[in-house]
Amino acid sequence: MHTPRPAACLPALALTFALAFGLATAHQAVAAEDPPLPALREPAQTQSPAVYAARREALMKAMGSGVAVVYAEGSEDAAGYRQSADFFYLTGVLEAGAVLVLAPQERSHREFLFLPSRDPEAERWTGEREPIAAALRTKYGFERILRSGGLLRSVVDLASRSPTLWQVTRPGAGEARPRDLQLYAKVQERVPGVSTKSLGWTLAQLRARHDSEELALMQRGIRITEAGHLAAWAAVRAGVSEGEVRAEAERVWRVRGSRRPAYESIVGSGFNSTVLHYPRSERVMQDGELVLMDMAAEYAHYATDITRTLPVNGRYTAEQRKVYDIVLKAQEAAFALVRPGVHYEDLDRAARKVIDEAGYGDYFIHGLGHFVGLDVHDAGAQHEPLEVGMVLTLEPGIYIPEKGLGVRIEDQVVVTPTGARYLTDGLPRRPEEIERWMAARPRPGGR
Ligand SMILES: [Mn+2]
Repeated sequence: MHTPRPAACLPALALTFALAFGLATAHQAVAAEDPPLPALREPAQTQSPAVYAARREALMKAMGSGVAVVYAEGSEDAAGYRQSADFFYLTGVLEAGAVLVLAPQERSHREFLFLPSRDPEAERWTGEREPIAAALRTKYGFERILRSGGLLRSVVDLASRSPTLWQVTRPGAGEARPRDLQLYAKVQERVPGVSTKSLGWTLAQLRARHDSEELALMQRGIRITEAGHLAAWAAVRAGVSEGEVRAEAERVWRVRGSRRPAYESIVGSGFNSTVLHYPRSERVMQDGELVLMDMAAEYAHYATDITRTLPVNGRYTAEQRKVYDIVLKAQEAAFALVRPGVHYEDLDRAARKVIDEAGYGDYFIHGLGHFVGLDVHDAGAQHEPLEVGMVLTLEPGIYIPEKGLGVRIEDQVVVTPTGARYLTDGLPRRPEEIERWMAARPRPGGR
């Protein structure tokens, strides 16, 4: 019913034509049709404070009454502190140790941002933090910014007036008791009669329904990712290491404004193409092999997720092509079903049916895909029907270790009112398009 629209092939064609003029031209030709970006505050790549305020308002509407506490639970990586997605979604605040408190029934102030006290000695090493003053309140869009030393006292005070404590984030799978529940237990010791309730999937579902500004940011992230892929593809040939291919993609992403890869890049050739999370990228590629590249950039805190599988020498063998065609057919079978109201498991079943019927059922060993958003495996209820604005991956794969042959094709699609659209339409996906691209690609050092 929904076959890929003819228009979806245009960017790939444009790429082919533009090749003669260099990769940069090709990229611009694709990006020209994309939605305009919302204003971002640089260098942090955050949106206007009003965007986050509206999200808090939606969450408070779902709460109705009571109090919710959301901790910033990000982590440090090579590019610096990465804010946890729930907290970022609701605040746009990038600081570690911050805490959001929402109390929808309060009369004068319903939102509170708690920040750790300043530490002049630490700031000599990690950078100066701002004092709590009008400038910071305007920057973050909070009327009440407080120091976290007073958190428990404030929540006790709020809970005594509206005695429900909401868990709004999805609990992690770890052993540790979530920090919000730890705090709530302390509040309950001090205010009898306060109950703890869960908002379930409410916040996850809010995050999964992307508005047009988020989609524009995600589309830009995809264009950046695609440019890195093409630069990396130009480096693919026998005798080159997987790491060189990976480094080329990551270099281009950084140049184009991405702060970090959205996840650990996977570049696996030969047998490594069958290892789902092969992390090392250290093998030298050989003639006649496949190389599987599952790698993507983060942009403005939004993740991207794309996989392509290329023939190292530019042409698929008959067996590689046969497997590739089955994986592609499986992806397209799933794509054809995507529309509001459909369940993810229906898509999974459609893709699996194609691979099962071709006799490779035992070699498709993972799920069909996941939501993508602020996290690469994003929040969202896979058991609920799909809705407009949700972004998901379709990533069937066949992995045959005994033949050192693994193929995965991963694209991101957005659910539209009438069906779905490939967001990742700037990269060749069909095998003949990939072979044509490989045949016409720039020579090494020739760029
Ligand atoms: Mn994925």
